[in-house]
Amino acid sequence: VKTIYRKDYVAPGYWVDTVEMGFDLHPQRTHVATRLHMRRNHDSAEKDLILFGEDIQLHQLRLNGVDLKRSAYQRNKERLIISNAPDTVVLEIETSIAADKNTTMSGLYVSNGNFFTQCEAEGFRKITYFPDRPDVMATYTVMLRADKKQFPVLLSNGNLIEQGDLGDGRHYAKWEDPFKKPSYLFALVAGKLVCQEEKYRLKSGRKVLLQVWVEEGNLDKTQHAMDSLKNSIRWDEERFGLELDLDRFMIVATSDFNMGAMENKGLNIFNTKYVLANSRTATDADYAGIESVVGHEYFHNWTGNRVTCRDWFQLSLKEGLTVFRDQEFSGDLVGNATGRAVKRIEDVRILRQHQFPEDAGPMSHPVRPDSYAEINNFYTVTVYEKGSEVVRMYYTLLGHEGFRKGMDLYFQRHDGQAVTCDDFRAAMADANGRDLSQFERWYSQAGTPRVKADGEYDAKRHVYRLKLSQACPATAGQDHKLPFHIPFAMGLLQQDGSEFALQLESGKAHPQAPRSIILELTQETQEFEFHHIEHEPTPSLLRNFSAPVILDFDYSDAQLAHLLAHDSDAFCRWEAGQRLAMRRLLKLVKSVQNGEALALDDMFVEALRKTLVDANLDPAFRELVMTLPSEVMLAEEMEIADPHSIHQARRFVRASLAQALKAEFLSVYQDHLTPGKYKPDAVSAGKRALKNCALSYLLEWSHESTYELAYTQYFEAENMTDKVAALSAMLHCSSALQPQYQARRAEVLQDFFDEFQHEALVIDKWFSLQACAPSTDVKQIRQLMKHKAFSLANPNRARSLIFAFCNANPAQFHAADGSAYELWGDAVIALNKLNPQVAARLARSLDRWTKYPVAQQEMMRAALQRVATTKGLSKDVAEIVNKALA
Ligand code: B3K
Ligand code: ZN
Repeated sequence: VKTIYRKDYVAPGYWVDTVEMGFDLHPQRTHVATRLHMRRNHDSAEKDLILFGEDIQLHQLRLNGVDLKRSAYQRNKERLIISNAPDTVVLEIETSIAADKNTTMSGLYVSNGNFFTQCEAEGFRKITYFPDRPDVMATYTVMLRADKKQFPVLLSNGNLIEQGDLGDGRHYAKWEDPFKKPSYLFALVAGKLVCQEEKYRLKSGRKVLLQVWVEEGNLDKTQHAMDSLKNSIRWDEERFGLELDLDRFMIVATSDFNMGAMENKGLNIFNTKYVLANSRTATDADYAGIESVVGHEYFHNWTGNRVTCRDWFQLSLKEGLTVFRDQEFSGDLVGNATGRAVKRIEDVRILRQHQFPEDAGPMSHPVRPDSYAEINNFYTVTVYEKGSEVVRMYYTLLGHEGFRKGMDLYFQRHDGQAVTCDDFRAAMADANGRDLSQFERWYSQAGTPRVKADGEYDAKRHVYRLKLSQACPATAGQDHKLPFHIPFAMGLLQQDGSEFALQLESGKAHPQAPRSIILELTQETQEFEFHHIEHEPTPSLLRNFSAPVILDFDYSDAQLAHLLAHDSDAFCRWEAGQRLAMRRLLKLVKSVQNGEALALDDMFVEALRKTLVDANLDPAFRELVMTLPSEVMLAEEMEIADPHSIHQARRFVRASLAQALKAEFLSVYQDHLTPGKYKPDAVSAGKRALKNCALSYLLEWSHESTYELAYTQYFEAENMTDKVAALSAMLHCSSALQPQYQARRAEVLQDFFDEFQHEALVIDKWFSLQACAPSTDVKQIRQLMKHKAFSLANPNRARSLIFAFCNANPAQFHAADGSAYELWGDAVIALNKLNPQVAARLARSLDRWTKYPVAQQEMMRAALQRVATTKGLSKDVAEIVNKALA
């Protein structure tokens, strides 16, 4: 497999100014005629005219009006090269595609009889020969022709300028996108679709047309996507002064999609999962997901589309920034400080659960990678979520106004350009007169830095001394790391829970000094002295998770309980509870391994009890505190992971809490019912989350009455959130396997399937819930794979069963006999043929194989090797398994 390096970047030999395309759409054979106006880039070392093309038939190639003979160009499986071309070129290309045979969901493909495209990162080359690289930006005119009955709707980027009949049952639509764009933002959609539409008035007074396109029968599920779109448009105007630049903005949903959604200019294509919702079929989490993905894709219009990436190594330029923007959007929409903090905690949890393990494993790479074999493998949590943390650090260092100044300068300098992460950093630095050269290391060095904090109180001088040191573990190809520029937010709590004024210079006391400050850690080790600290404080460190690092501080239990009870920083408050829990869980895992009796101390139970019943706290926040660190996070904390002991230890803590706090859980449950019409807002969702958290604990306390509670909630629920929560509690609790509950469990599962068998997204949940249940073993997964509703070819369905099992059911996935690794191998190999991108994602489930006991390692290695030696392996999967085995 060939590796591509960032250092080898060469500007394109030719620019493309305009692209004209004509499509004759037929599922079996779509004919594409393309005309490119090209001109030589005299600044490039590349002298040839290089086009990419994959899996397409070439019928004609004409250069400046003359047919090119076969000897006038070189062609292989990936490229077409014309040497000695003149400086100005009009290139005409005729190609054809068998879209109905395309199971990769990249390029032009058919889903449920309709045409869709997916061109990022390198799908446009499966439609026509083209310099398919993001730094080649052109304006596009697109003519679509198709059978009118079968494909009544014909959509592409930009504005619709003409449409009409062609005779013989065919019709056409002509689209023009006035903005220059890279080819990865090209899109077309054709088929039987209907839309919800609305005229929307921008702040400037200009009116735009907004449309959400879905299959007939789903029009009752588009309102939330439409609302989210309008919120996004308003938010970008208010927060960043960025206006929608087109007269029309379309969202189209398809049930066959490799990822969440795609930001094609003016024509966003979405996985149905991130569009369709009503209270009957979608949960609070689904509603929140739709809001953030609709926002994310809309925000790309400026951060990604108007200003795009010079090359794919710069992917985080648009993705990190756009994730930051969508996180801020969701936070701002909640509108209050705790709601914002809850969102922040959820985002940090995702980072720790997924990105920290990635950064510690064989796929570890910098936010701006140095090399790749298959770029689609680098749409990672590192590029997205850590990338967003990097953008957030500018925000923390420069402040709200400073960050906005940096964004303004970025657009002023680079609108219409394809640029690099360095260009973004320069805009932030220059707009604020700051030197951010050391900050570059966040882009170039992989691995999660560790910050060690030590505090010392000098009672005589009333000084608290905080020593901070940083280190970053070696990662593939990077043995030695240089210090990062780390914004470190902190405060010091007094005994009564209030905060000391933070004064870094001695002399007169300044009671007005801030109570929370941001230290800048740039050296390996630095010391800070705080003056006029009257008694020994409890430090509140890395507030709001101000940097993507692991913080080590030797807290006592008492200090953690103090923070959990009083910290004004909600993140640190939550974190204190997580630390208390993590400590106990890790000790209990050891006890399980040693066959010792398990016990949970009162101090911990008391600390959680206080939070659980504290009516002054946001219910959503209380739910987060009550959620123990996940099994995956526990495994990451251990030298040698032991999924079975981890599962038992965690289960024990949940059961003990349930036992000790059953009265509290019961009253919390009853106090947080949300009767009346379903509303997905954060406050109502928070209440449901806490209530359903209480329910799930109550079921850990094995008792007839609590099982009854879930059973009743299941049948009486008027929204999917409550229904699925009840079902999940019944399937996932420790009593789930007791014989007296077997019948009930089977009954609700069947009922759920019967009621929702025509709602694909709900059936995904049905598979997922079973895949994650602690009682579901490999055999049952194989059984479910034979279910009439299962299909490996549909990515959502494959994810709902196979991915869920391999990634979210560690105790079963790591069954001692290795049978689940075999299932994993079978699925990766089968998917490899159908859809390499999805196969490569699943391949990553074995990333952390060296973390397990030797016997398990051997079985995982064998499974990886079996995949690695499979004939016809895609470069997508090959890159992943080869890195894992390296
Ligand atoms: N930019 C797309 C992701 C494309 C993935 C290609 N394998 C969605 C997004 O980040 O908004
Ligand atoms: Zn994105």
